[in-house]
Amino acid sequence: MIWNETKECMSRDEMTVLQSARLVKTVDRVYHNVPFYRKKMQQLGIEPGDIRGIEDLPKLPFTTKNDLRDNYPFGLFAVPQSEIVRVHASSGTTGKATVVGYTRRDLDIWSECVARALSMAGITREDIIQVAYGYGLFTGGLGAHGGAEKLGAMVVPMSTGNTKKLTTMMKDFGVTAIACTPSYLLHIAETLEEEGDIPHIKLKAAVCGAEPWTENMRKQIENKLHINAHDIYGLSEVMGPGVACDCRFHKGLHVYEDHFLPEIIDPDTLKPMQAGETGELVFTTITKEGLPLLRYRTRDLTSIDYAACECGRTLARISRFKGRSDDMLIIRGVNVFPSQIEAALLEMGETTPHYMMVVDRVNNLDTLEVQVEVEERFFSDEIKELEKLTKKIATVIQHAIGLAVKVKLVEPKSIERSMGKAVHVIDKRKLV
Ligand code: DLL
Repeated sequence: MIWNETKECMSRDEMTVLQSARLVKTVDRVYHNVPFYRKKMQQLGIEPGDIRGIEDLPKLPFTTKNDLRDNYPFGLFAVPQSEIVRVHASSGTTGKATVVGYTRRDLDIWSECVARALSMAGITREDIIQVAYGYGLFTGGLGAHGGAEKLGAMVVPMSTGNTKKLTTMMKDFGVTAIACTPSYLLHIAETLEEEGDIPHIKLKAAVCGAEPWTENMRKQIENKLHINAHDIYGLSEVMGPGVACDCRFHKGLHVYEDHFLPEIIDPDTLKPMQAGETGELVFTTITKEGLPLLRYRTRDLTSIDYAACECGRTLARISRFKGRSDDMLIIRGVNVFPSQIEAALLEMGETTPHYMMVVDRVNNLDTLEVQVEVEERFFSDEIKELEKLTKKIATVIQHAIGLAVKVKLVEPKSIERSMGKAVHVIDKRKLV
């Protein structure tokens, strides 16, 4: 049942000892190897010797996505560049991506965490698994791939984008497991249903994540496909997929605490919160070499439970996510900040900065329409000119966020003005 029993079932005291030893080493390493952290710790008047165990965690400085952006691309790496064997990247709040780097050992530990997560979902070396997260700079594809190979399963590296080929191979190869976003799996399920193919597949398990979903959606997927669907969580800054995953009891996601030290803080006061209280999830990586992070603010809202689980694991569990404490949207698995669109429009100069993002879900696939106000004069122009401008804006936005968008030009003052905080997003997706 359990892939790595010694690590997943240790007592709280044993875990605290292990985490404390790893934290002390991490703090020492970042203090000496990363000028950003040395400066931050000096500003707070602390030295590595002041951190003796996890009880000292609140003394340490926080790290944010902006800190990664400000140190773009490699400024927070804690090893010489020659030790880095892979980079991934995800969206930053404005133009610049956040870049993450891995040493060979980091990749091994990442694969081990994902393998443990797949094993939690009942997947073994006997399985044939389709990895249908995007391959490339996004951590989903290559992250899930590494874990599935480590487990010894037969991996079919599908990536995203060709559902017909995916369903054909699923049938022909006798695929038994799949890793993809939950919305994509629902889309796959509907495609199989339409083609009358559900009785012809051998699928038994799915490991879905990278975007928010509900318990209802999980059950819907399970019922449609007659499988067990598991929730896998992660973020590129901390590693990628495989930071936490839920077991067959589905009562929260077990965090791989032997590598990632979780905390819950109040996002306004930044004070630590008690177990059971909902707040922002913060991680300190305690084994990473390439990009170790102290108290990284994930912006994901959840609560934590330290009670042992019915499955026998003692790893702390985080509850299904309750949203984010910033305005980041996840559209087709891509992280998008409204500010990226604003920055792109302002740079173009031909539009006003008034825009509205309309996010919807059609056939279980996310769509994004951006309504942009343009000056009156454009509407008196020839239709060809309008079309040209629409295309140009779509290209500029696509370039900025890495997602194809539909652009609709609207007349001046037609986007509702807000009296308070501007509203830039209408999210019509109903998470069933
Ligand atoms: O989405 C890593 C990943 C890939 C996780 C494949 C799981 C599966 P990022 O692109 O950096 O990394 O986005 C991280 O996605 O902070 C959450 O807001 C959201 N997220 C990831 N997994 C889940 C989940 C990957 N299971 C951001 N439930 C995170 C809800 C999730 N939100």
